[in-house]
Order: sequence, then structure tokens, then C-alpha cells
Amino acid sequence: MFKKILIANRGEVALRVLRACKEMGIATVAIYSEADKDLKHVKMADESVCIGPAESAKSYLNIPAIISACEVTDSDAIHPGVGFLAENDHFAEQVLASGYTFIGPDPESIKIMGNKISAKEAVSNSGMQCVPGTGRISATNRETMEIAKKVGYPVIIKAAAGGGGKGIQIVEEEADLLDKLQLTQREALNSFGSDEIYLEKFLTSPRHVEIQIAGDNAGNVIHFFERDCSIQRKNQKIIEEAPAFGIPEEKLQEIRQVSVDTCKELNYKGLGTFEFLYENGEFYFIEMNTRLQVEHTITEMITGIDLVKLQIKIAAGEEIRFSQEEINCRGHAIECRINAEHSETFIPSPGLVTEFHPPGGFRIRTDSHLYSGYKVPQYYDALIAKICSHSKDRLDAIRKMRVALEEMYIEGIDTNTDLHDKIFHEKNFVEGNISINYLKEILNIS
Ligand code: MV4
Repeated sequence: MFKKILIANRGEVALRVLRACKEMGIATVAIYSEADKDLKHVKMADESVCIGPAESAKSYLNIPAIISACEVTDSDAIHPGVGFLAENDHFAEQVLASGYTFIGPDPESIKIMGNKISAKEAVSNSGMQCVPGTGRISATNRETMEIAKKVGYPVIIKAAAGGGGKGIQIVEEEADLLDKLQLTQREALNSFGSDEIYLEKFLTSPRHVEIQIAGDNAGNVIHFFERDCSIQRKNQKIIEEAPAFGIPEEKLQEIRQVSVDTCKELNYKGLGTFEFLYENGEFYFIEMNTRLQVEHTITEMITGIDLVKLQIKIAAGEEIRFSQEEINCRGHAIECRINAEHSETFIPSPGLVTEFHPPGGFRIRTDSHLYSGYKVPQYYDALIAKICSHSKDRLDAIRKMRVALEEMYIEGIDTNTDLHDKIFHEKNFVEGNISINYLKEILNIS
């Protein structure tokens, strides 16, 4: 097992990883930017290294600075957390080339899944159903028009290097196709440095369901059931639930098994998530995430497995010590992402937190790096806390969450807590009548 891990991230997830390391008796190194010296995990880590100025490009995305910090602290491994360099195959490769362990999958797996076209190709080979569509297409070729017609409008054009909502365009009718193709291609080149694009049938009202899996070096693969992440705004998830609800059990068992088989086929090692759109009783693969996810906490609550510790053990070469049959899904868990932003305008609200009282109680889990007197910097993601409730069924978990939201008290900055409160009292949500369009269609939020 590793003696020392460098945590290449900040905020809530850095604290999450630090806690796992401490419980495992592993020494920790925090890296931080000049804007982040007051982060809770920086104070708690055995060692900390300032790696650059506030701007992410000069600190949390600065590969040479991070690897140098690994060297000067004599760390064994790097945990990338979520976001920043967590899905950067070049970073993973550099970490390995420098003689350290990257806590995540092989650079090759990250690379394949980083390109959404090669990801779809890779998973199709083991029988996974994808949204009908194309491989790489040309924005100027007349052939593309024929394909789009065959797929059927509306269609969606996506950047191969995109994902998570950046670089997509919906095309309602043929007249708009060529313009939108060129627009997506231009945006893709600007945002990702690659103009590679592809096309899919646009599903109008699906749910977003994802399967959590883990694979080890010995070829063992386990799934940890699924999460529904349909409640989102501008591709930012705000509520997640585990397991998925209101989907026939046979269908769920099938997609979990296909995910496990695909993982084995790909010889995938580490934590991973297969993302699907679910519409009219069918699952369609769209992307794979090759990292720990923010919403892993609710999977931990329903399965009782510490996914971060598991991830670290797998990276250290240990085999998964339990079988699929030993992983049970108990009850229902829900996560609310609390952001430092106004509940109605969504304007970011960095600044001094004068008071912070996290909610607690039986089967309430609050993961947060906040404390009274902490100043939320303006430079990074708005996520300041995750509140999770766990109970015997969905309605009970909703009722617990209402109490937790009411109990939480944050003074000094705006948060989106009132929006969560509204959702947890809204009829459609409570009845499970949701899709990725929930906020837009039911709450009129753009
Ligand atoms: C789609 C889709 C409908 N049809 N693909 C958005 C982000 C990226 N992960 C994929 N996305 C979508 N792809 C087809 N063929 C709708 C979305 C989408 C979405 C997906 C998951 C969660 C929230 C979303 C919000 C808007 C659009």
C-alpha cells in the first residue's frame, strides 16, 4: 500500500480523499493555489505545497508544478479528485512516466473514453446499445445530410472531445443542419482544439441514469447499482438519487450486467461510470466517466462500500475482496449539491461565510469543506456542500432531506438551498415524474 498520497484537487472532494487516506494510515500531501491556503484539507494534511496563483491554469491544471510537488514531498501516488486533471490522459501518462502511481484507470482507457466517438465504438463491441447516429462526420459533405435524414429529426450534433454538455447543438429540421454542423465544428475547435464532431438522434425527454462500476488488475469487475442524475441545470447536476426508481427490475439487471461485461471486455481498471439516457423503456449509452464522481456518496450510502478507499486499493494493485452477490442495494439515497449561488438568478456568490451549521442526524451525511470564517474564493466551482439522506425508500429519503435542508444554516453568502427546498416540496418530483427537462418544464427555470 502507498505510504503517501498527493491530492491534486481542492474543496469538498480533496477533503473526501484526505479522510480516506487518513483512515487507511496513508500520509497526505495537499497542493493548493494562492487563493486556497485556508482550505480545510490543506490545514489537515500532513504536508502542503503551494503550487501557483489562483487561476486554475497556473495551479490545479499545472502538470509540471504538480509533479514537482510529488517529487519534493516524495509521494507515491497522485489522486486527481474530480474535475481539473482527473480525465486528462496526458496528465496520467506524465504521472506514470515520472515514476508515480496515478489513482485512476490506465491513460489508454482515459484516452479512449475522452473521445466520445471512440468511446461509443469501444462499448458497442461488447453489445452495449448507443443512441442511433454516426461516427465522425464532415460538416461540408452532402452525405451527412442523408445520414441525418435516415436517423430522423430532431438530431443532436456533438463534439467528440466534448462531454458534460459543452459543444452540443440540437437541429430541429434539415434547413438548419449545415449551419449547425459548422457552428458545432467551430466551437469544438475553439473549446477543445479538435474539430471532430458526430451526430445522434436527439432524445427529447430522457432520464439520465448512470451505472457505477469498479474493475481491478485481476479482471474482477463489480457494479454498484445506478444513480439517476436527471435533475440538472445547464448540464450541472444538482440532485442525484440511488438507485434508479420506476424502471423495470429486469431492465436494470440487464444494463448493470452489460456494463460489467463491457468493463471486462475493455480490461478497465479503477472506478468508472457508464452514462445512459433512458427513454421509452430503453437505455442508450452516451459517455463514460473514467474517474470518481461527485455523486459517489449516494452509492456509498446504499451499498455501504467506501468507493474512495476501494479506488486507492485498486490503484495499489489489490484485488477486490468481495463478490457481486455480497453487494446489496439497501434503501434509497438522495444528494443535494449546495452551490454558492443565488437560488433564483444563479449568480455566483463567493465571499466570507460568517456562519455554517451543517445538518446532521441518522443517515444524513454532509460532505463539505466549509467552516464559519471560511472565505469562498471566486475562482472555482460553486459547489460548497453535498447533503445526502438515506432511508428505507424514496419518499422517506425525501422527507429526511426536507428536514436537513431546513436545518442547514449558511450566513454571509447566497446558496441554492431555497431551490432545493422548492423541489423537495414539488409534486412531480415527489412522485418521481422527472426527466432531464424537469427544471425547465416544471419549474420554468432556464
Ligand atoms: C443527448 C441528449 C439527447 N439526445 N444526446 C448533454 C450533456 C452530454 N453529457 C450529453 N447531453 C445530452 N445528450 C442525445 N442523443 C440530451 C443531452 C442532455 C442532457 C443529458 C444528460 C443530463 C442532462 C442533459 C441536459 C440537456 C441535454
